[in-house]
Amino acid sequence: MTIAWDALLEDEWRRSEATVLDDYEHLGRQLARRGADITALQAGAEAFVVGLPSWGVATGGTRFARFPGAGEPRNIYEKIDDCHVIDRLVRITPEISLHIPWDEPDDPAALRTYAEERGLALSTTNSNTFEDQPGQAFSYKFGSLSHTDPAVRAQAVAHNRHCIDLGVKLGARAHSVWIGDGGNFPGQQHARRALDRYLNSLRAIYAVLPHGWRLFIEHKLYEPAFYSTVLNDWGVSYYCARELGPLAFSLVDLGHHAPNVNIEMIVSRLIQFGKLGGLHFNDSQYGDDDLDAGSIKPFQLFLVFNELVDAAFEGVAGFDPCYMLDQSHNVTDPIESLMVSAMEVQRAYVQACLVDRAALAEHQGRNDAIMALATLKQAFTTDVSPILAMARHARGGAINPVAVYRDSRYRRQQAKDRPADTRRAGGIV
Ligand code: RM4
Ligand code: MN
Ligand code: MN
Repeated sequence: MTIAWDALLEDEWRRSEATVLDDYEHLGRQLARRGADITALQAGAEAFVVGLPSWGVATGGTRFARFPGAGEPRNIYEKIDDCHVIDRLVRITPEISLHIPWDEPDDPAALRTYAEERGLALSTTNSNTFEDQPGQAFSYKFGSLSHTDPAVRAQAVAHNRHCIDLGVKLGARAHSVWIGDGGNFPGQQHARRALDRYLNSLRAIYAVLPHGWRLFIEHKLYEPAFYSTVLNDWGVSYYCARELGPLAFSLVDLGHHAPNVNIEMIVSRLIQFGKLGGLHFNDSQYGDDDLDAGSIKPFQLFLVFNELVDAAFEGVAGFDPCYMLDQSHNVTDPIESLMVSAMEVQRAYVQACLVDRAALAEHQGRNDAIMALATLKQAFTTDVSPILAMARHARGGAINPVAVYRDSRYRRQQAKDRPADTRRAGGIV
């Protein structure tokens, strides 16, 4: 059964039009008093893009268990179908990051066409050398790109090169590398040598990067290595990206830092050094919790966007970060979580666009901390929901994506159409 999305959306608009327009006009008058133009903000919201993680549309899990939901996608085509539903309703998620080999297609050209027919681009490939695959010659138990054994490193390099080859066929423009390499015990690894080996492996991957591509390297403080991680923080990431060359960039995953770290500072430093490749948005209370963006620390998300928007506003040379979601959904419907997260990221972006930058610069110049914070807070506390709703509507999306999704009974339908595949590997991400 196909869902009559157009009819559902028309019906929703008919029911909500009067209140949405009322709220939008009221906010427009408020913003005009502050010298802000609501139509410009709406145009910015409409142009905003945040990519979806293919691995996020299935239920993830924890180290203890995975509780699959009904109607989960069983292959990359079904994952694209779910991503299509998300984009159909929120209209800002036309890009998908793929994870190889989880999403390895039999026929790359057919997969690319399938995505493109749904208005979706397969923009980024992610390699996986943090688990073993059936039939693989060497194990990654003790590392991959930084392994002590050159044969294991060669296998991991070959896998990454394969991802890039595949990405070219799929129309991707970036390859993203996250490794689980590190040590669980003091003394287990020689810290400097492990990093040297990692960097040399990356050089062999960087060497085959096609023209117009970017290589993203993603650091993470800990997990699965609990004592020491090879690419452990943004400083090491920056060093590696700089050593590799102009096409290598750091990727900041919001969950990959020590608690209380000032991530917006890291973002601003990487921008300043010309090495911010992109962000993986999610939220966390403790570590790499992979919770929905903006669910725990919305002010932090806003402050990250304050740096990003400031860089765009100033026209920092080479500034072109790729925004992606990277979450794991354990207790929610992944489609709902991804829609909500995309909208929260977009909200933080629009709020950051509202910051009165001239006033902020003046307060900073006078060391007026109270007024500087008040300037940020004025933007952060503005409810920009009517702008987001109108941006979605203008692009054919939903006023309330979660409500329309629930009305569609898409999940119930998939539960029938996609009987659980018991052979499916656990997606613990
Ligand atoms: C990692 C990291 C990567 C993602 C995997 C699945 O923790 O965040 O970005 O590819 O999870
Ligand atoms: Mn990530
Ligand atoms: Mn992560």
